[in-house]
Amino acid sequence: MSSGKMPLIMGVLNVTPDSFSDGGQYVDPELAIASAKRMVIQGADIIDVGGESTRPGAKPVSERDEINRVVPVIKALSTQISMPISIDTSKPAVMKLAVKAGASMINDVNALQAKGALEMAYSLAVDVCLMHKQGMPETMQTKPLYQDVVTDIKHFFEQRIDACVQVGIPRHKIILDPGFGFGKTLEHNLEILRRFGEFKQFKLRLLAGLSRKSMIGAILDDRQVESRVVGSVAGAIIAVQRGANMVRVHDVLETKDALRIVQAASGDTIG
Ligand code: 8Y4
Repeated sequence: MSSGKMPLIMGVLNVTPDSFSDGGQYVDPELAIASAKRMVIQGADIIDVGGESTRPGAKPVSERDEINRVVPVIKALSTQISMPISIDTSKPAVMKLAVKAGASMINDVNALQAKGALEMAYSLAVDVCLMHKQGMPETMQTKPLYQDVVTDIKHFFEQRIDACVQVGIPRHKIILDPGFGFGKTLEHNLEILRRFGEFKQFKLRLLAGLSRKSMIGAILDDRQVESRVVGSVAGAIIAVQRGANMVRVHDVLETKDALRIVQAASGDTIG
């Protein structure tokens, strides 16, 4: 009679030359596909395919380059795995071709604020994750300021939910994400994590992405990215305990193990 619903694991698939290079400046789709299949075997419930590096300071990618990277991978994956695929993009044209290729969710770090994005998400009729960020990726970490970080993010969510509903997107298709690391200091990120439960007031699904981020590195005395796995798993667990329904992670196996222990201890059936 336990009913804590298992949170979903979203595995990160960065389809960029710095992740899956063919040896030069291009992406090898076969390498990306193999990595996605591995994440599925490890327990990923959804694969988040992104062709534009969203890291602070990364250079923008042209629409055509982004499409050429993600569409072949999504096409192949949608016939080879049964898990849903999300498209990490802010560009309406990429959303359209990605969904046509088999994606069933839009993960937009720009929360559908680009011209035509709201209308595109409506016409595609897929789930959409609205992420909060402050500023532009190039400069967002310069001097993030908030009156009250959680209250400010909640106001942003209210406005973006309203904008979605205005164009006809049903509320139940919306997922909210406070955007750890996107225009936030370490103190802001920790306050968001501590008060994550407040976002449940919208009665929508919540997503949390802390995996390997600089907040984890900073807490662990500037730990390098590849040694942030344990810290990231701890962060994912805390987010889930505070109400996250989905966690976006690089380390699927490790996160899945930890979530299974939490689930077992909560009294749910093992399996
Ligand atoms: C090392 C590895 C250091 C990765 C930093 C990073 C989110 C997201 C990103 C998120 C949602 C990232 C696309 C940033 N973060 N989408 N995307 N939520 N919904 N940085 O938190 O992974 S990219």
